[in-house]
Amino acid sequence: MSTRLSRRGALKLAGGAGLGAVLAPTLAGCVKPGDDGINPGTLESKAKLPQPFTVPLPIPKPLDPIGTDAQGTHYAMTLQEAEVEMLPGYKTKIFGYNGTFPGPLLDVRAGTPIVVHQTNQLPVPIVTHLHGGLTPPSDDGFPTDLVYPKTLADMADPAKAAAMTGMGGMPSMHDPLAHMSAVERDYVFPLKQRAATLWYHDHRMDFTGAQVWKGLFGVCVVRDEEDDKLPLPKGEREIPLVIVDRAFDADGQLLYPVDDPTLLGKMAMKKSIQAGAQGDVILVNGAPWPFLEVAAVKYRLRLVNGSNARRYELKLDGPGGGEFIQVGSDGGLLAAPVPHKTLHISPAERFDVVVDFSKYPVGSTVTLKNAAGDGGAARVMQFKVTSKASDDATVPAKLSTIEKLTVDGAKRRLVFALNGDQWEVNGKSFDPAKPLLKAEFGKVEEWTVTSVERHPVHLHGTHFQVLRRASGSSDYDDGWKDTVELSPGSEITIAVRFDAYRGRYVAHCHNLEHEDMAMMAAFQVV
Ligand SMILES: [Cu+2]
Repeated sequence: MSTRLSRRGALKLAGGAGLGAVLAPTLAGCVKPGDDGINPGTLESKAKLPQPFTVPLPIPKPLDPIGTDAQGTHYAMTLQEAEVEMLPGYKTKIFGYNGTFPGPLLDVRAGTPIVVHQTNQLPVPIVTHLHGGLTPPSDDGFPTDLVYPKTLADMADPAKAAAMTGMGGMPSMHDPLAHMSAVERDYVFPLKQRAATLWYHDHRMDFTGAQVWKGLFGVCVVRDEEDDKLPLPKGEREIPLVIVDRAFDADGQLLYPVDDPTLLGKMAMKKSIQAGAQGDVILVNGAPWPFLEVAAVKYRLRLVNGSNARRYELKLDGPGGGEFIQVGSDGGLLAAPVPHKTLHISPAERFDVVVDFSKYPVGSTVTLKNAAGDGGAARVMQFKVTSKASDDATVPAKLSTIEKLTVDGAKRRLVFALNGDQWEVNGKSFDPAKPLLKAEFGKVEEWTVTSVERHPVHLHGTHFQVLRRASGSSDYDDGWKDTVELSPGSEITIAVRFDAYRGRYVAHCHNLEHEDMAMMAAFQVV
């Protein structure tokens, strides 16, 4: 913390003026991405990798609740180390919710609170955030609200923690408001919100990238009556697809270069990942470049980009091309479907799409490709159209009603930029105890966000609407969003209303390495 705080504040911010002068995000000369400190590089696997499209896609099964009472539906998750077969023939050590990669699927109802009882059997502190959930600050996974493992249980007691030395990687000690726990805690998620595809993941200050990379992420599908009533594909024809990239060493272990692999001291990423960790293997639901046999009918695919730093430009490559019909975004259903030939999806974004496989002859293959990647990262998975079947699913022209936000509150500016070797928001490194701003509860504020480099920007505590981009409109911005990608040197203006809960939240870059290197700001809803 101390080195980071002493370096802050050097960047002069003049409301975006002079941005061009500091805008140098493109590859300089022959410096490799990753080595330039600005563009994510790609870690190279040494393990023997499977032939693409030979491993079946795992379909996550919903986690069974352990009970229901007046408080809500209860689930139990143990965070534990495990060995799983991701690459055929290798056992890869992971950190997993219930020991799986990804964690179990939470399939839940809007308006019915869930209580997720988590037990931390990992050797590191954890904190869990439900991304896209409208959650009170106490349960939102604030980065210092750590759940310590048994070996560090004393850290949860401020009096005892003060006497422990050498625990520089435990930033809760620097945050008087941190709400810490020993070994276990309940997360209560009220889910007073629309149906949507959410995901949950670790949010430990300074270590989110390392711990998500090891497997601490999973999907949460929230359903409601409005969504149920639509004639969209259902049951086996509705599939969550969480896409991540990873790299594997010669023993099949996950590569993530840091100085201290115990993740208990100070975070020190190697230079190669400071601009973002990317791998050369694409995993869907934990399987490398999998395949799925489909009938020649419509499918609803809930796409989640769970990658630390990789963005995708997804395309369907089949006979005659391919098209995604987008029906939902981060915050649930769109007002009307939007067709896309290519889907741009940045880290943490979700796209809920329908793909009509009846356009392809039985026996054909349709490959999900990534036009933004090369080598192993240029392909994602494959659909094999194996049979005909009847299909009564349709995509209606009207899906939902979206209230249009009108600004009646404060106007604010946020600048996401690299300063020396620090990733910063408004010239400041993350300080959990110092809120960057106070947002007024219930008002619609206008936030203009500028980025110097490429940053997927995420707000906790609400969903927002994109009002405009300096570069013109984007057809990926429809509906309610909680994460938006800013390309290098770009600016976006959003309408944001915090009307769910008051208190302390964070806004941050969802390139997890940028986030861990302090591109995060606390704010207060008052
Ligand atoms: Cu960033």
